[in-house]
Amino acid sequence: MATATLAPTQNPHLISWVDEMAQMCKPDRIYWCEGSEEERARLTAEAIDAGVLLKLDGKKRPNSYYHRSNPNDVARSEELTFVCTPTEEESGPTNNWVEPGEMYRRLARLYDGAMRGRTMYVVPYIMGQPESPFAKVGIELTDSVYVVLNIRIMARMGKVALDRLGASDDFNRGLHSVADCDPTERFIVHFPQDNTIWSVGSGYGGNALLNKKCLALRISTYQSRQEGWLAEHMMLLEATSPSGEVHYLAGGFPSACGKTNLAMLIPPDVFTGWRIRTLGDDIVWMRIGEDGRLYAVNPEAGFFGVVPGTNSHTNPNAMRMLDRDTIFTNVALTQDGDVWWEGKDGPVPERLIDWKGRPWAKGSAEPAAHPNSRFTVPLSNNPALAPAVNDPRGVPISALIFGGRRATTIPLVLESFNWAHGVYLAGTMGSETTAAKTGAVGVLRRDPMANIPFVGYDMGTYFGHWLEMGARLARPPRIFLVNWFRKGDDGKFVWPGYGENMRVLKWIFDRCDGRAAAKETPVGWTPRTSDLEMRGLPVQAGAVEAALRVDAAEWREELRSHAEWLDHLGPTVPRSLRAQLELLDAAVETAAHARIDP
Ligand code: GTP
Ligand code: SPV
Ligand code: MN
Repeated sequence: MATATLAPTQNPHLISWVDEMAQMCKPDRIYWCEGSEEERARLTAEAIDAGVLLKLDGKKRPNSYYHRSNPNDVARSEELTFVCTPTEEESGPTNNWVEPGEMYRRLARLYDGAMRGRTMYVVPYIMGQPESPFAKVGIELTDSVYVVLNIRIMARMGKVALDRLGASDDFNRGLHSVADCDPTERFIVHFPQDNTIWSVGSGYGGNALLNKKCLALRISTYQSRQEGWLAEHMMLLEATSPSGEVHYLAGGFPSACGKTNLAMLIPPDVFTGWRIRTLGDDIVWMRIGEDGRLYAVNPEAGFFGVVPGTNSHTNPNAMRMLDRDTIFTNVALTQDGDVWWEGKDGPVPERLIDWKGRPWAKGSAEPAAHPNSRFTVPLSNNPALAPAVNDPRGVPISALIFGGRRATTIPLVLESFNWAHGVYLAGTMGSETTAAKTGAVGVLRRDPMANIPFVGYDMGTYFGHWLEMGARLARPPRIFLVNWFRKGDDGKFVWPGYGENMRVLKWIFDRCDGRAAAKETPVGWTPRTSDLEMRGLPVQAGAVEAALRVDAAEWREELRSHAEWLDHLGPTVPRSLRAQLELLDAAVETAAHARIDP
């Protein structure tokens, strides 16, 4: 029998479930986390002793730690991720599925004795404001102290969650074991009808922090459809004009495609008096308010962000936030106890220890930091955090922005004609894959609403839910598609991105107020260059036109690919989205035949 700290709860559902899981996993010890600072320091010291964490230089980076993962375990494993609804149709063509009973049996064999010699940490947490009626309680059982310390940053963890739960049975049951960290015995499995997640064989963020992608997106998308709200893979920001007008914007970008950077944007000098503040960088939950507007909250308490490419030009706020209190995973170590990554400020060091723990020398062909190396840091470290982040009611959304990595076709910004057209543009969005998931990088795939890895039910039904949400909104947000990643003939990005994206945000902001002009194209509204603030923009003549261009030949190809995508999703795709395709196809054909530049 395992030794256990006294359970700080009398909740019979919780106690009996922990007991049952412990009998299967057979840990030596059970430890109930309470969430205090004293506990954090103690578990951190234990993690250092066990070689799981390394303390970074306390002067250069106070209260910051370094973790190196197993090299076979550095990104989300979508091919090993399952949504086990009672029927396969409910899970749909974009999720892996196995009959739930069969999957529980398969996994039970992997969990049997997996925690022998280890501690099972009981990690109670809340996603959302503790006072919010919409917050969700989850309990994660894990044998990874790294996971515990990360959840403590990413969610409200410990006693606060048990207090909120009380004697209720309404909590997410998450079971996680790194087991042997064997990719052939790795599974991330969701049982939405049981509000249960079983993950085994990985210690990586999105596979192992079950509060994040597993609960706050996959399980929450499933519940939100039944309950009439939205759970989305989005950043959330507050934009303030010089005259003090405020708009809140939410934006869906696929993994490693710019959410964190956009949410922390610092406007260029010409935007005197404008201010962007952050509410979230990865997940939003949105509900319809009494005034018929869409209200959003960030259910997280921290940032789990991409490190490479972060520097004082691309993201100065992130640089300041990472000065302290940060867990770095899979970056490189300097000889003086600090961290380094590709794209950091300053000269490249002569010598480093790379993310695999090997000596690394300047000029090496391999990167020193893994391309998906990550930081974990509390929201409160962000020097430009929006005060409304703590408002349990959330913030009213004026515009939804979607954008992937597209070398061609998609203009810098495109405003939809209406909600259904916006849902179509988001639902057919494509993006070139990144290092945030295992598998090939740079391959174009459709990623509806940037949420394809995270929608825990049938995709066509999800589109229908989006359309119904629009129909229920008295004042729906406007919907925009953006593309920071279009390339020129020289293979370089035509748009400078980062802070300069403020030029696009300002146009969006002004469109929300009915102020900015636009040009109608066959596929949506775009700005003319004269509709954008161009002063001080560091690009060559013609670059902005190239970024904004809507090309009929490219769109013909694009729409052909959309048709295949909708066919792949099958009969649940709403009729009105198929009608959108028909309309766009006809409009693009007319433009092509007219031989005018659309
Ligand atoms: P997840 O945390 O994986 O969901 O990703 P994210 O959407 O928050 O991505 P993030 O903002 O961390 O950006 C990922 C990569 O895109 C980094 O390497 C950035 O430097 C790069 N990036 C972000 N914004 C821009 C941009 O405007 N232009 C260009 N060219 N690159 C960008
Ligand atoms: C993503 O892959 O979209 C992330 C990182 O935000 S993870 O939490 O690992 O999913
Ligand atoms: Mn993400």
